[in-house]
Amino acid sequence: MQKLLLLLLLILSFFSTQGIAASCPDGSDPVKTISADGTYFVYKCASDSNDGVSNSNEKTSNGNYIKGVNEDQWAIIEKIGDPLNCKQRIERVKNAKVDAVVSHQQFLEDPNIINRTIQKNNVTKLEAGDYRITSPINVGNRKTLIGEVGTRIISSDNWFSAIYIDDWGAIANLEIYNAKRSGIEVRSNTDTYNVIVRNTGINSPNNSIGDGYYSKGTSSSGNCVVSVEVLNGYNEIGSSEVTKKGGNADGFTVKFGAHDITFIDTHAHHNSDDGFDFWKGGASVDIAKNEPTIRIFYSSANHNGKNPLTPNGDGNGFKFGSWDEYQKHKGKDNGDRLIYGSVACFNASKGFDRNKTSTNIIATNLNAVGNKRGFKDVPSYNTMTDPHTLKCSMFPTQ
Ligand SMILES: [Ca+2]
Ligand SMILES: [Ca+2]
Repeated sequence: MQKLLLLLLLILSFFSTQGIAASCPDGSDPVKTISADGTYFVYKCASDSNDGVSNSNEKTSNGNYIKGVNEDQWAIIEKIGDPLNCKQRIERVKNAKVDAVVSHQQFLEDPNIINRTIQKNNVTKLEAGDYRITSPINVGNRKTLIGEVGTRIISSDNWFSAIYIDDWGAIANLEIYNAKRSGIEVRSNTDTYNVIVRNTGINSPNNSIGDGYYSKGTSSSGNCVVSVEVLNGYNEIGSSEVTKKGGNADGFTVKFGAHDITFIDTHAHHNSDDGFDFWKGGASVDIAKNEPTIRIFYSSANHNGKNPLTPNGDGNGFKFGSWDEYQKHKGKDNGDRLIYGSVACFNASKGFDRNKTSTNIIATNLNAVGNKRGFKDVPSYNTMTDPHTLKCSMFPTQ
């Protein structure tokens, strides 16, 4: 009885906070944003717009994906192999001393202030708010960009990727919406921490990529990706029938020579193609034998090939590479792939897919549920006792 009362009180207090503010047809609060010319407020319901910019009421909300990494997990990661020392690198980003703060108001008056401030300072912080950018944010060589809780980068009328990170650059605590090409494009030795990339490529008719986190080419290496979620990526056009209409947009990519990368607590879901795609990863690069070049820990690839907003490709969870016979002129996949304590759940096609790569796949403590096929030529051994190993039951079933 007491519980019931408490519940009633909670419900009542919820309604009273709604108060005079009008609510949306679905009962959610309208989202307050600034008009394009910055002169008045616009209240928008999530269901009003198909750009997917909303707070927490979206069909595929975040919140149940990024889980954080505790000390036990870091110890296990270190034991298995963290050659980039992502733990230390992420600590450094978390504790970075801020040199300059850009306020939302300053941005409204002068949108170029973000890139100018990054250029002049080592560590730039963005105040909370919606930053509607019309040109990319460039996080230059050795620069760091950090957001306050509630900092959203919303890409509009921008043909490019939302954020480019140059060598030794870092970003943290950002949400990136509606990037037109890819959410984040990285060069080498970059750190990406606590970031959500959402709806890349949606309403972007020229987009042939649509990846959330885009790592491509032999100059992209030495990157740490920790506590990052990418969802709802999509591409409209492609170079072939297979790659257009969503057949290209992956959550995280390590393609065409990109190599030496660590993913920890990373989550790709509801992207129109694959969650993770390592097509020609490590190609044309000299990689030491028995040194895994792509390392994945405590990560998930769920519901890919099931973007709720668009058409979809074939949608695998983790796709480990390509057949040597495909695109011979681009070289062959190279370097071991290591994956540990991770899940692939409810993907349209395969959960863990070798895709004929000739590279070695070292797979431990994996879990696959609800895919068309769980494991395709990926031998997984559940040999480690680790209570932090992910299970599909820890994630939304839709
Ligand atoms: Ca793909
Ligand atoms: Ca595909």
